[in-house]
Amino acid sequence: MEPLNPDALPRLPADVARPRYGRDALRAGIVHLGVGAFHRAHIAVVNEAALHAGGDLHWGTVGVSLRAADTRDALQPQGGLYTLALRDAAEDGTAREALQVVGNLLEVLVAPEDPQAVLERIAHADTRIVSLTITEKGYHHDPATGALRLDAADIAHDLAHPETPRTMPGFVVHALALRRARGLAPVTVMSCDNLPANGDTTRGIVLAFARQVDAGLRDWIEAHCTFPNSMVDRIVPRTTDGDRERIAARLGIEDAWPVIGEPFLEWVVEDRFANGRPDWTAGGARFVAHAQPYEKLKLRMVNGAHSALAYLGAMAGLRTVDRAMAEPALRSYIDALMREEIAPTLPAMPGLDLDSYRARLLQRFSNSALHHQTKQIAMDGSQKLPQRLLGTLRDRLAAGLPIDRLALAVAAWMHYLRGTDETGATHDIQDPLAPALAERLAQAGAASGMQDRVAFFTGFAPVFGELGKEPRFVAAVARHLSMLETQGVRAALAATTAPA
Ligand code: CS2
Repeated sequence: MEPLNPDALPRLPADVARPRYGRDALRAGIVHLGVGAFHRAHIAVVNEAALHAGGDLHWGTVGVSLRAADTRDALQPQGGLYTLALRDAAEDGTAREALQVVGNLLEVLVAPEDPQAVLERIAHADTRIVSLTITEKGYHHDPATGALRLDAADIAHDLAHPETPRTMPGFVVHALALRRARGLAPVTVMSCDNLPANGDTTRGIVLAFARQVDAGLRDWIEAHCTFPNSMVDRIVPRTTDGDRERIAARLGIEDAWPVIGEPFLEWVVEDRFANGRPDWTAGGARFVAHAQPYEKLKLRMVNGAHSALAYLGAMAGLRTVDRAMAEPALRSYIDALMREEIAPTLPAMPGLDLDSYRARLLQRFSNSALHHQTKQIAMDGSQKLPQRLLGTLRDRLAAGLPIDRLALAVAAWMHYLRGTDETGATHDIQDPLAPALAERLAQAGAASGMQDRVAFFTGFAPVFGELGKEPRFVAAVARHLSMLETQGVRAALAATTAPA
């Protein structure tokens, strides 16, 4: 079958959307670090809509993979083109799929192969925005405080090797040093990761790194570059070979790496751009003065509920989110978790109806056409729990409010870390702190009772901060964990939802 490539565009079926702007004249105004499926299904698609609407051809993207070459290997022969498939299910359960070939990715650089090329691209006169979806662990920060871990091996490496960095802070700071030395304009560094105050957090990390390099550079970055906060939302499951085959059959053309997403998309971003921006409103983005209320809403409701579903679902042997949602006890737990424990911690926001937000979320999680794996969400728990569940817990503890359902989600994470689900199937613990977590769990296991075990485990400050010293938190997690271990997920859910 013919591979996807620019010459094949006219031969695509009529119902497949495709670039309608002068792709050959597109310049790279954006350098995107972390050009994975999420970026390709979210920011890139909004950017594509802006190109269609406005035709300002300054805003093509050069993507950067910080680790693997696989995205470049798939997309380079395709001239950067790829397909987005938006999937959901009709009333009768049959899957529907809308296809679009996206064209604003001009090139993919693989950082470990040629770090110099990445530095030069960020330091290029055309570059005006450096955007990031590098996942939580790409920030090399302490998840509980948001501070850069100067002791992390890759950060130490990047401080010592300005010409061959490996990490986001290394690339951004050393490239900004080049821009400053060359008298080029500053850039906007735009984090689109699921971190609390993602822009402020990135700014803190970049400035902390820059301070180690050169105080003058640090001050220049602080004075001239901007770091808008943003909230991004779209569920993007990992692409499978089945997706590839199905999409190739529809296109009549083979795409080596299409991406899959739900139809829903939200993007709220602070309008603080140091050197211009596309009009992303054309693709559904909203520009605001302060994004933090939106971030908090999204991290706590969408991601908090998602992680709870993932750990409980995975441990019950439910492989996908929609399968987990089809379990009545799990669905009503998630509904109650959002309604009773998460929503009341959120600030009132004009125009936001939390009940319909929650109802729509239950529907999104139930999308049976996505096949979103619970274990995909379960990975990197140490980096995710703080902003998804622990902040909510802290707020409720401080206000003396019940925390029963939130505590079950934390207990489910601990339960998941043992590496075997209730059907006896094993799973790897994918987490940058996996060795430290395993050691903590092993040491906790030596404690005499469940309370002491949980107190020891939650004493792990990089994740829990001071939370492990809260007796009410420790007691609730201990109660749930003992239920999970002795009677399983379904019994623990029944005990949680039963009236007190
Ligand atoms: C998920 C998110 O993998 C995960 O941890 O919770 O990627 C989630 O699908 C997105 O944030 C939704 O916007």
